Amino acid sequence: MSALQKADLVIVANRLPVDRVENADGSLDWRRSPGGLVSAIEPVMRANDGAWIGWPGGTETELEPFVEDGMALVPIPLSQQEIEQFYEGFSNATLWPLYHDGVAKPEFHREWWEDYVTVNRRFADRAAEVAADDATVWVHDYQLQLVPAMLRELRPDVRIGFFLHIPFPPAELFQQLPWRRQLLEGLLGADLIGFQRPNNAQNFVRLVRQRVGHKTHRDLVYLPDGRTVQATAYPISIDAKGLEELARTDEVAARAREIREQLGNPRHVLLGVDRLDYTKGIYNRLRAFGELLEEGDLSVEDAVFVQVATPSRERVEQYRRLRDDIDRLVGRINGDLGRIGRPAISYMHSSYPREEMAALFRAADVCVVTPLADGMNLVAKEYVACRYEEDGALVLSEFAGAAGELRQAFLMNPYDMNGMKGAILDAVQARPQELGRRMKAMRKTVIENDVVSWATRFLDALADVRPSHHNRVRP
Ligand code: ADQ
Repeated sequence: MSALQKADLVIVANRLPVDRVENADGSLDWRRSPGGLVSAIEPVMRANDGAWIGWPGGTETELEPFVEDGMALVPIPLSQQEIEQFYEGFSNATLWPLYHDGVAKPEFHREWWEDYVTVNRRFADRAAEVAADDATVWVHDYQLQLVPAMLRELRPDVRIGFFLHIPFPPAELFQQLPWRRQLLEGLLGADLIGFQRPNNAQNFVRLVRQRVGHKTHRDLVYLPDGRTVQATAYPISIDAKGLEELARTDEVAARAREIREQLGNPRHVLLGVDRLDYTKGIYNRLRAFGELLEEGDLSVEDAVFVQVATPSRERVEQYRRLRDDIDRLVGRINGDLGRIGRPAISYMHSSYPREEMAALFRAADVCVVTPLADGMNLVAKEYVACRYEEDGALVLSEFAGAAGELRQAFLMNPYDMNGMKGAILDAVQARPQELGRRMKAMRKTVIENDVVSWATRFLDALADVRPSHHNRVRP
């Protein structure tokens, strides 16, 4: 298959599913980036000769479409200014905090918005070139909310789906945006808009009714030209079977034992795994653990908290500050409460391969997931997938999308310090029988609703939104 051939299925996402890597001899290569979205979409991409449009990272401008690992990839270049204004600025310092309940203060700058429009147009133009007649185009996430309408103008024949990976905010927050109407109209270019949770879809429909004035009924928006747009929740998931298989291997089991030994074989290993982001509630979680130690409910002889926090978006000021704050807090807790060979918190900034992640999940008695706001949170589902012996406890924020499905977790409000401490303690002290009952139910949910079923349900629904359209995507 040539990378330049027109495609019946086009994925449009901010990032390509590959990273640039440098070989020993200095030449450059691509390596497939790990991630659920790629594994979910890859089988449908292959079955449909799909193409994936996205930014490859960096500022290279001369990149031609290419095929990597059997996937046709179409790079979209970004200039240094666009990285700063479209990506770090409007996407990550305006939309990201605003869509996550305003947990950090969003910044509004007109120049950032202008670059957001420019870059969205570049993605839409390329999608219009790459899509075959009557193709299906699936646009992803908050960086590209204008693409659906821009693409529809250029290519009214294509079927357009959009999926938002992060929460969609209530009207009270969204209407702060000076460009609120343009964003809503951008999204309305799609035939189907997928959200993580039903309340996100409801927020959107309500805003469209109030701000744009279109008629709506339940999850449908009726446009004046006779077209309808459907806004529905499709909670994303993980490759649960693949991850469980990995967790079951002897290598991972041995590594999990080794991790526990290296931690000094404590009775309770608690684990947090996050991108270092202020939405993830890492600071409060570690404070809660520190207080449990201080107050004698837990002791460093018995319990250790392993926190893996991969730095991200470090050029954005709020992220740099968060990293410093957490570094200081970990230092203080370990300095005050740790003993020789027994730190209270084992804190790592590294990014790990899947095998090591599976071993960490196997080694942990309690996984602590405490976001202040989160579209879904895949870590919660990954922990459940790895606990095939039906043991282990999940402490989960009510504000993670995953809480909608994982009702048997130890649910808590991450703003309520005492509530969070109580949930952690309940999880640590729960009887094996109770943990088994909870884990069994959560595992059923995660295994039945994996990422392939997510992608299939979305694409099937997209095909049904416009049944007159004759070209169906093969599952
Ligand atoms: P993220 O905010 O990135 O995703 P999350 O859903 O938790 O958050 O996914 C993180 C992924 O990175 C997980 O698969 C996790 O295992 C992996 N990971 C984290 N730290 C790692 C490390 N140190 N080494 C290796 N892997 C690591 C956004 C939204 C979420 C939504 C997803 C998918 O913010 O709410 O669930 O998209 O839609």
